[in-house]
Amino acid sequence: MPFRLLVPFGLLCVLLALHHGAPGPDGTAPDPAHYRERVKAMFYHAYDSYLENAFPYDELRPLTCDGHDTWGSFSLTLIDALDTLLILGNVSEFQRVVEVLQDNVDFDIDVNASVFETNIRDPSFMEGSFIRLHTLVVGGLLSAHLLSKKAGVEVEAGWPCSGPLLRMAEEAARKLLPAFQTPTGMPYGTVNLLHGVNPGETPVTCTAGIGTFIVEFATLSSLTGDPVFEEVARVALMRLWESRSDIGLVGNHIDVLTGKWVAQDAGIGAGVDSYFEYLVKGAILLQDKKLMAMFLEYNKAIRNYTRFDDWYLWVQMYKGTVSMPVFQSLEAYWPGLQSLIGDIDNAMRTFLNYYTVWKQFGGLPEFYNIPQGYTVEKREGYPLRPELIESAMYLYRATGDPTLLELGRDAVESIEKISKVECGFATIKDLRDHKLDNRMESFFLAETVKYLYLLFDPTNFIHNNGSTFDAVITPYGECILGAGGYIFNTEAHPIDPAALHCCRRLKEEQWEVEDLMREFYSLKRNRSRFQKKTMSSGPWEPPAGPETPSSPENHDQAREKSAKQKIPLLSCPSQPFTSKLALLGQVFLDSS
Ligand code: DMJ
Repeated sequence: MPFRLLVPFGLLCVLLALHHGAPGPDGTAPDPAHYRERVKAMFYHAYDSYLENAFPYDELRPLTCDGHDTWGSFSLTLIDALDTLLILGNVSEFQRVVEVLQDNVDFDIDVNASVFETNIRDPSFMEGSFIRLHTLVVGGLLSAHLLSKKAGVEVEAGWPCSGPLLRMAEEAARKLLPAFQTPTGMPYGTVNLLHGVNPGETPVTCTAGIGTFIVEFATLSSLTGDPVFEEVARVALMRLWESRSDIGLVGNHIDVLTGKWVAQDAGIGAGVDSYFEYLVKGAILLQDKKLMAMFLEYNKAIRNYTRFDDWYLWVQMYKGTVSMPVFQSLEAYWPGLQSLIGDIDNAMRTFLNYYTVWKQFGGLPEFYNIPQGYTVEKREGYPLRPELIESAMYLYRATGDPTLLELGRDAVESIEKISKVECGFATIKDLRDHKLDNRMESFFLAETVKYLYLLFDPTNFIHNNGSTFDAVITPYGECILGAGGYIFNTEAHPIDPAALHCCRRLKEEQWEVEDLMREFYSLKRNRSRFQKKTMSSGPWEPPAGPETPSSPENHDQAREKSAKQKIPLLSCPSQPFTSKLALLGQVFLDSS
């Protein structure tokens, strides 16, 4: 089904004045060094203003030069901006903020995680508020924890498998666990951080709100050794997979108590987006073929039923009939995701479609009617979202095509021209007349600015291809960290997959020691029983019972059980190996 873009002439004239789209005057690609500096200046204009006018509130209100709490009072913009500081090379400010957060952030507050989005946005437009809190706070803390050594923060023994920011992330994540206690294992969309799920809470959750946990929760499980996080995330992913329609599509909202689809629109944007993103990123992070296989199956159905001329529409999930011929700005992450699975040609074609919309308006309207070639009523705004820039960054890494830098240049020019105000950068309420809203969402500093900078900074440590690395000596052995291939969570917080491996390995070593100890004790017990039996002259029997693993299966069960029960057999795993067999104060050396 071909679609024609109808570019409104008047608007085009306005935008030509903004100098979009064309390469530099001499036909050359935008100069990365120049734009790096411009992006840095953008960051500090917004960041300094947040600190001066809004901290410790969650977000800056750039038109009134003050702050407001949007989720509770977590100083969200500060948490969200933390790793961007390091990517921009500001080590000292990163260190300062880590201290500030440790002293100030409290998760024991009586707040419903979705209260804000529910209040200010039309529900059909909610993108999963619960997951934003989660990906923002938990993801931000995890990535800051993993980057802290690189930033010169003095880390404790046991890092990266322990540390204050990791403990904060764990605490925040535990607050979210009650939401997963449903008959289906799919979580509620809202949870009260103090009391758990409110009685009477709606059981209807968007797909992204169910399927956007594996990156942070598997990271938490690997680093802390508590499998519960990864387990709940995987169950939720499996239930969604089992709920797909016969033609292989998922809808937009589902009842987590009954497993029935409540909104049956299938697409790649709002309400679903980061579910697909996390299948791919979870697969890469965990080297998990099943997650990738799920995504590839969805990808086939998405192409078959929703793709038209490299645009993606919304269709009815059971019939595949078009329900909304609309492109949403949230969908602009898709070319980036396609590039992650190596589908560069398709990614580039879709990117170029989306780029025409950017050129038309100097930003991406929230909704764009594809056949009409124009914005959709009440969806004309651009809250400075990152998605198209994120795709440009991935695609530029993959292709080096200068068109991608041109999008970056257009974004810098446009955002500065339209949205810069004295106290920061304001959401564009309407791209047709450039009216502004009194908001600067925290993703502007976490994602938009970060991806712009990374687009123009090919040698940033984040882009490392393995040629350099940090060898970290932990009490458990040597870990190779920072060798590259960071996985960005959906809020652009980078996670180093090697750290997961590093701490998982620690668990395996612990298991080995536990096995040795079991063997040691069972031998000892056997010996004393044997002695007793011999003394009483009765017949000797082999020892039995759960404490004595007599077969490899029993062995594994015992190991699993002990991992699940989280009763550490070793209370001080940071001891050197020779004293690893220390239990209740008694030390057994290697030779004993
Ligand atoms: C971000 O908060 C996250 O990336 C989310 O998954 C969807 N998009 C917003 C920013 O647009």
